[in-house]
Amino acid sequence: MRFTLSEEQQMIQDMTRKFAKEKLIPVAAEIDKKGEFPTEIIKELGELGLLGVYVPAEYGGSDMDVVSYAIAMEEISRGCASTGVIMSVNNSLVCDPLLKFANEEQKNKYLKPLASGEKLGCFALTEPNAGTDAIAQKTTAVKEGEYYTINGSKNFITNAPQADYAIVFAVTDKTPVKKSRGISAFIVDMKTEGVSIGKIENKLGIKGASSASIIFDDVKVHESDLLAQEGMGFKIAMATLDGGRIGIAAQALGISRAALEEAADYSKERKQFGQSIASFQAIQFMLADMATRVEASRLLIRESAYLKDQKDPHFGTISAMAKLYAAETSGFVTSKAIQIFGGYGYTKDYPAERHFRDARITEIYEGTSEVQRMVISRAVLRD
Ligand code: COS
Repeated sequence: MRFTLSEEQQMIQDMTRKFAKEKLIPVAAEIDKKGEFPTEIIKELGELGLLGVYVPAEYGGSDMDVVSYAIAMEEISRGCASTGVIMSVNNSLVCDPLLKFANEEQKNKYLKPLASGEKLGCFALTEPNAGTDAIAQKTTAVKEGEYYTINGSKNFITNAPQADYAIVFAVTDKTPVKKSRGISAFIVDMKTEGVSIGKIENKLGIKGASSASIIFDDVKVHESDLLAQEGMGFKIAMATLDGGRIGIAAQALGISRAALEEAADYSKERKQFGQSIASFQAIQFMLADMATRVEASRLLIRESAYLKDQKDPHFGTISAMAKLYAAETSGFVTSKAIQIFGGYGYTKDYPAERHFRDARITEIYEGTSEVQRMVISRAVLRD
């Protein structure tokens, strides 16, 4: 495993760091305040090839590796965490399963425009009563002739109001013994009759990314839009989330970095007892703990991305560790950043409180920290 970046990885780091500095950091507070989807920024991400980072060029992507994707996710999220999750969903939860499970015709029709940024996608797995227990799907897809009719609702779906296409999971076989094998995945055009957006959540953080419910009311989907085979849906979802966890871990890392860098800068400016607070060991030790955990998060993320690139079967366990660790680290680091900013850190005049709010979701979406512990402990006990 390499600890230095390849020329290409260095290039994407430089490019995304510059983009974050010039285009994201100056507007991130405003995006958060208004709670507005950053349409123009997402368009620019598409033009920069950041919406399909590791998709081959023939399918509209940037043809890079997963490590490059993790690097880009860290930098973009360092600039704006809302932009980070929009990018992560399109790359990890939409392009990735299409790359892996779609047939040639589906790749040409859907993956190309999604990876090139012409279209945006969302991943519709979660339901009001099927979150961590993802098998408990209630949405159904009933086949008649060449069409499936989808009925049900999904919630907390990132990108739903803006998405052109959704990967939708639904029960195609209700036989109890089938359980996870009764679920199938479909590619659904969000303009199809019967698809509507329900409640848009008013969230604690990540306010520039929309999280909404989607209602499917007798939505007709042609059999050519079934992903892989009937009954493969749960496996597709689980395999997709294995990779998605790299994206969210990198998002959490980006948030941690923002909080750490800003707290370090502030500690050098802020004077108490006649000297900068950075000269006090209490502050130095906080910064040391924050920086160490940030570095450890990055190592786990890079390792899991590297293993995914190598198609190593252990990557799912390491990506669960990366997400668990990076998400909990972002909670720790953003909390310590507020401590260093003191009373000012608790106000909206400084970005520390935004990072604290943005970090919180990384322990919840795409598998809670408890789910990551389940996945990891199962591997420990199995091996
Ligand atoms: N990759 C591919 N297939 C997988 C897999 C993976 N990572 N993990 C499980 N599967 C397969 C299993 O092989 C099994 O297949 P068979 O029925 O053919 O044997 C099937 O999926 C069911 O697996 P399992 O019995 O392990 O399912 P569980 O109900 O025990 O899984 C957890 C429990 C909690 C681990 C799982 O439901 C999960 O990860 N839930 C979290 C979902 C989530 O992250 N939701 C967040 C919202 S999505 S943005």
